[in-house]
Amino acid sequence: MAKNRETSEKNLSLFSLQNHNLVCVKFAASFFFLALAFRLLFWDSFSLSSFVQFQKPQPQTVSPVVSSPLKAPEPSDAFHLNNQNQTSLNGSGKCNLFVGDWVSDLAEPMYTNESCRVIEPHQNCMRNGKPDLGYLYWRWNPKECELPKFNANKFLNRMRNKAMAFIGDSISRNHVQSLLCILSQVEQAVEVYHDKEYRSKIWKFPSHNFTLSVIWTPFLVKAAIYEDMNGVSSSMVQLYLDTLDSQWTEQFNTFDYVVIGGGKWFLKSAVYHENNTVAGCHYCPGKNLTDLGFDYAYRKALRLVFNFFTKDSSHNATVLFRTTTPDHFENGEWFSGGYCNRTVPFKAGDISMVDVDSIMRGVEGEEFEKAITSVGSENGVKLKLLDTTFLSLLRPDGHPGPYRQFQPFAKDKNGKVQNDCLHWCLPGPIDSWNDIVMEMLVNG
Ligand SMILES: *[C@@H]1O[C@H](CO)[C@@H](O)[C@H](O)[C@H]1NC(C)=O
Ligand SMILES: *[C@@H]1O[C@H](CO)[C@@H](O)[C@H](O)[C@H]1NC(C)=O
Ligand SMILES: *[C@@H]1O[C@H](CO)[C@@H](O)[C@H](O)[C@H]1NC(C)=O
Ligand SMILES: *[C@@H]1O[C@H](CO)[C@@H](O)[C@H](O)[C@H]1NC(C)=O
Ligand SMILES: *[C@@H]1O[C@H](CO)[C@@H](O)[C@H](O)[C@H]1NC(C)=O
Ligand SMILES: *[C@@H]1O[C@H](CO)[C@@H](O)[C@H](O)[C@H]1NC(C)=O
Ligand SMILES: *[C@@H]1O[C@H](CO)[C@@H](O)[C@H](O)[C@H]1NC(C)=O
Ligand SMILES: CC(=O)N[C@H]1CO[C@H](CO)[C@@H](O)[C@@H]1O
Repeated sequence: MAKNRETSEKNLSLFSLQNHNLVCVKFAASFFFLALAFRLLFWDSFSLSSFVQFQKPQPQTVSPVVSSPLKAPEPSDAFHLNNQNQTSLNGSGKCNLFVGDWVSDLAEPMYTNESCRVIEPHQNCMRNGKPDLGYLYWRWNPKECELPKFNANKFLNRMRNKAMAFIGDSISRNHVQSLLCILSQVEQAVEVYHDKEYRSKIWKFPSHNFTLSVIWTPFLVKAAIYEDMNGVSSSMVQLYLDTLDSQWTEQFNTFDYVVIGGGKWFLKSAVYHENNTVAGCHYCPGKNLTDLGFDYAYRKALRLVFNFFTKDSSHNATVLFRTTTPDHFENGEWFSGGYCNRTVPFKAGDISMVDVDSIMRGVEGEEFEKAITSVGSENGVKLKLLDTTFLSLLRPDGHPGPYRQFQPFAKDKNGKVQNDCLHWCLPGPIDSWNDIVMEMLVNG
């Protein structure tokens, strides 16, 4: 714990960024991607060590985009198509868990910052002084059915002698922490492993012989990330789009349940490798390489991931693919004063996704469709879509915002404070993701 905190504080100093010029990139909104790339660097860096080469966008380039971040283009068609598809794929007439709205629920959260010991300081919104606790009192209400609250006893009994892993980036970590907190009502987990950077961990629930892991692999594919002692990258990320990250694939056979997801790290500038050659890059000015766009790499990576589940592996596991997570910075980005101080959820239709999320969500939908139709009957894997994008989009109120720090305004009421409008408070809306996981894995 102490070590963790030390690391995070050290990495906050990463904030001194270099200046680079922007050049034209593939998408009109590319500077927005770049902004996201930054942000992700930052968000992963304050709890972990950090990575990535980053470049500071010119302010004049950024401002037109960030002035209306919530006025995004089209509500993603892919989203709707895909939800319908999932229903029809499922065939049993069971309701779609991912279409619905947030309704008021006065029940107390299943855990508190006192009962759960694994809430990291930057997610402990209550302790840090988030003034409006209204975000705790909402329940995800699927349109066509009831979504029961997570039942920790039932879940742990089902998971007896089983192993489950969350595979992905810092959002996956956020998700597993929520699960640990919920389960702590019944049994405290014992941490039995962590890697050097505290990014990948394994916990045991001794009285249920249940093993829970989180594996940090933000690209899911093999990636080389170069950083110097300050966590500042000396070279661009090298992504190997034809090779999965063996960190997770080698362990896959030991898991009964997997929740896998990623995405946002693909927005960073990177060189793409395939077939032992450089195939191109994303945002690599001055490199004389073809900018293939992040969606190219994300598609390749997902295809590889899904092929692994549906063709390469014959291991009998249930895999939930979690879709991309929108953030809620308004009137700016994380580095330009963006904030998220709304106190109630959006209603469906009041908000649409920004470009990057739509593109990413589209790629996810298309590749998932292809994968699901190609699962052979001899294959043991059960692949399901954990489509949290839309329900999360509706929750601008559940992020730490400035309250990722302890009492951020104690010294200076008008002080400039960094906001986190990407990760979720614990307890918070991400707990509902686990209600859905419970429904899909245990009740379903
Ligand atoms: C998913 O939806 C698309 C578009 O409606 C359709 O073409 C495709 O066949 C569907 N896939 C399945 C498996 O139903
Ligand atoms: C939990 O939050 C309350 C404020 O709601 C705070 O007073 C208390 O110190 C916090 N406890 C821990 C262990 O973080
Ligand atoms: C605990 O679970 C593992 C599988 O995750 C199994 O191999 C082992 O035999 C179990 N231990 C006991 C004591 O049941
Ligand atoms: C890599 O090889 C595969 C088949 O061997 C081919 O389909 C693909 O286009 C190649 N990719 C590149 C970037 O050369
Ligand atoms: C860029 O690459 C192409 C082919 O890969 C080469 O013909 C050209 O000379 C390169 N340009 C520079 C400025 O290096
Ligand atoms: C959010 O902050 C902005 C800028 O400080 C302010 O104008 C607005 O009233 C705030 N909204 C809420 C709901 O507090
Ligand atoms: C896969 O495992 C489940 C229990 O985890 C079992 O019910 C099912 O029969 C297994 N399927 C195959 C094909 O082995
Ligand atoms: C036919 C089919 O796959 N039905 C499944 C639909 O989804 C529920 C839970 O999400 C499963 O319990 C069904 O088996």
